[in-house]
Amino acid sequence: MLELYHNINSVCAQKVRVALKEKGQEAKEHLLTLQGDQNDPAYMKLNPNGVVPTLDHDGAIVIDSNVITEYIDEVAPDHSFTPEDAVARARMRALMHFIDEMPAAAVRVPTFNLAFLPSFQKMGSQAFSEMAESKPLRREFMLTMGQTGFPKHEMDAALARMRRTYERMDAEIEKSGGPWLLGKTITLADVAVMPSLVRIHDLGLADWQDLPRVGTWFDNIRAQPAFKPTFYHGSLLSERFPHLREKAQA
Ligand SMILES: N[C@@H](CCC(=O)N[C@@H](CS)C(=O)NCC(=O)O)C(=O)O
Repeated sequence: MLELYHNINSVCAQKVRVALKEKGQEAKEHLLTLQGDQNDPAYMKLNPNGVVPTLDHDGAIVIDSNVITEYIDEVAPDHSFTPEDAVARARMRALMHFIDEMPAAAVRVPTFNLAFLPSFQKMGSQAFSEMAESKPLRREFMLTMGQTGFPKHEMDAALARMRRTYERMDAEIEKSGGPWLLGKTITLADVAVMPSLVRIHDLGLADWQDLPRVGTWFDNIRAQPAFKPTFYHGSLLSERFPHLREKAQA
């Protein structure tokens, strides 16, 4: 049996949910609020990074969203998201590393500044620093954000990194002939980058209007059968936070 520990707004978990749904795999869901439960000792035994998602497959624990999607693709090989050709597989994995390093990291800055900061601002300073210090993976990120938010130069740098991601996607689609990053077949690289673009679009900051190949890619991925069941109501931050609603792009 598959069990998934996740949070509906988590971009990292959304890619795993899409992979499970596309492959018709049911997983028992354990929803975390991410308001401290990710650092509970019982959960940290499963995921010592104190983050979601975590997959439990009959007691075998798999962590890290890209590793989890590769794992699911291996254990449920029908409708594979992994190219058979070793060179294409290597290209897919290289893109997944790029995605982890660039958009997956960059998108956190506008996400926290625009969506989560107001709730951190309501905390006392002692409670905020204790919460930040308790995070194995994101301690420095939280301390840099502090209770005043990331400064403009950090926001600009994050958005520039997002922009370089769309340009890289555009170049990959042009090279492969599209419509997906690696050509005719959707792969785990498309799945990996999708939630970061959905997030930035939801925050009203999508900036790929001059890159029609990326616009078409975005429309295509949102038309995939697994998309709607994954992004059920409440999954987008604009559905959770009223102050984001007027910015979200249609
Ligand atoms: N590289 C990890 C990152 C996971 C991650 O950052 N998860 C976020 C949600 S998208 C989280 O659980 N944050 C909780 C926290 O920072 O305390 C993965 O891809 O699984």
